[in-house]
Amino acid sequence: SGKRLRVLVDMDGVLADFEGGFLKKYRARYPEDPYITLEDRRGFWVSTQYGQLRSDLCEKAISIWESKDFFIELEPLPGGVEALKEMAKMDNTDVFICTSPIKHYTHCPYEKYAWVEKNLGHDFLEQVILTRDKTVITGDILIDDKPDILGVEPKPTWEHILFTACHNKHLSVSPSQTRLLSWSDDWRAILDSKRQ
Ligand code: BVP
Repeated sequence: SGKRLRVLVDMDGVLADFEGGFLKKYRARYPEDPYITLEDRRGFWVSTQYGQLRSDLCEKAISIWESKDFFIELEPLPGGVEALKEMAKMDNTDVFICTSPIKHYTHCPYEKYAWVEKNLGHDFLEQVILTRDKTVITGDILIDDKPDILGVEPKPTWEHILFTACHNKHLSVSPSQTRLLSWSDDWRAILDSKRQ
């Protein structure tokens, strides 16, 4: 009962397989260079870990997601599209996809919209929020795989639900931090816990 619940859902690493798509295209483009398996990924920034492996690999990593067709060709993560469609149909629930485009804007913003249209349908384009600062967006819940979500607003309205990804699964997070292990995990219970 009461007011509507507003759920913000991140795209890369939550709905779209950024890490898997990156590794596949990196290995195809740079077959002679070392790479980091998904099992060995640590830290949110792929470019940082590749730069630590060998300094020239930072810019090679960046070249992958700056390329045409990188974002549109990302595979949906298991259960994400189905969960979002179900969420959007729930009573008293508003769902938005809240995603940060890269600053190399030639392809990424366009392809993010195209990905939503392709995988969730044209009507879902109404729910897309592109922002580099998620703290200024109001909502009750933000489901996101980035452990630290910072911006100009020191007290965001949303509770951050940490979506488990290869780069954050070994992190010990504070006991108050709620995790969603995958879209097979009980996301409905998390939403219900936020309804007043
Ligand atoms: O558009 C994605 C890819 C990019 O940052 C955005 C993350 O958005 P959210 O998931 O927070 O919405 N990105 C960029 C780099 C390095 C840039 Br230099 C990276 O290592 N990983 C990454 O995801």
